[in-house]
Amino acid sequence: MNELLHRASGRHNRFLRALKRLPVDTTPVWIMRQAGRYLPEYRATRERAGSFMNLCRSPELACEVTMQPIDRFDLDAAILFSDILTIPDAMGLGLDFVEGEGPRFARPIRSVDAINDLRVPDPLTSLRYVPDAVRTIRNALGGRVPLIGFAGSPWTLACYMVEGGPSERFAHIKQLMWDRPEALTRLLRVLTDSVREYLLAQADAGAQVLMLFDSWGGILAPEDYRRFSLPSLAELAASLRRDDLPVIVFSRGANTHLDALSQVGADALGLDWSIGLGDARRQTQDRIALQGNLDPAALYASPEALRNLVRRTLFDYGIGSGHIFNLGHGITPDVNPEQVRVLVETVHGA
Ligand code: 1CP
Repeated sequence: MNELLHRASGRHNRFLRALKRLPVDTTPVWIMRQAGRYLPEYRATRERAGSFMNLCRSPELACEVTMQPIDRFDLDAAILFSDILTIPDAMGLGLDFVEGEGPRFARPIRSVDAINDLRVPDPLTSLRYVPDAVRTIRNALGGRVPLIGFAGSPWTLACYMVEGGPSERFAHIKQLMWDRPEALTRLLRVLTDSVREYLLAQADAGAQVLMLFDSWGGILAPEDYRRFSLPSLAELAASLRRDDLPVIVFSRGANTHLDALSQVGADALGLDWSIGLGDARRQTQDRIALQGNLDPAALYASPEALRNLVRRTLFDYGIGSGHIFNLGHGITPDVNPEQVRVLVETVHGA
């Protein structure tokens, strides 16, 4: 990677340079869920695959959809097409994606015995399709832009495993947290080990940057966050960093913890749009690169308003390297793809 970083800044290494807060020719940009339902070519491949998990389990199809936004837009990074719920699926919970409803587990974790029975899945057997997809994608990218591998944070995976799917109240996981904290700690232990092994297998297969999605960190009160979310993020960031892999941590809704998050040993923090980048930068004292954080709904505004919102975000970060432009959460399915072109061109041209 060092050799890559020392070449002149261009599309192939802008993102890696910004992660290290080295000077860049222009701000790099990628978009969470950039391969997804807002793209007609994604919907066509998804139709052919028959189901979302078939898409994830086929390295050829996963590669095809990863490449779709890269071929269409001037994006500065590709992200592995997969899902955070592959780990619990490999643990035997029986994952299904119900059309219009999202993920569902046939066997959610509802007892201490079920937690004690969980084992770290071997990323080279039950999850082999993931490193296989990484290799296929690296090959297809041919060095055009770096590839991001990812996993869910232990806390966020625990939420889905205990709730059994998306949740509004998080009653089951919070009940476990307060009534059987030692059992939740055990669940987080096996998940932290699983995520580490899984991410290292992605890196061995060619992922150049690793990202942790702590999508549900923000549902915790500060004290619970410090006990049940932050420690596993810190442990993972530290152990991956020892392997010299750039790590991005996205803990959605956890902006009250920016100071602590900026010291876990990650290279960048992903941010949602509930804080300005300038504020976040001051709070993290320029210790770490920042990724984000335009409200995804900005893509519904007119092209002219969108350009202004993009420029406002860039201006808010201010002068100096260390900003990776992104949305504050995933792009929504009914967005007009042409708006993504407007966004990317504005970031690069601003
Ligand atoms: O085709 C379809 O209908 C499925 C929609 C879809 C897609 C495109 C799901 C189901 N997952 C994905 C891909 C995905 N998921 C990626 C691909 C890479 C990219 O282009 O960005 C990534 C990084 C994820 C990560 C993911 N999955 C997260 C973390 C990020 C976030 O959104 O907070 C979460 C929470 C999931 C769970 C999940 N998978 C799918 C859905 C609809 C959900 C959310 C369920 C809920 O509402 O709680």
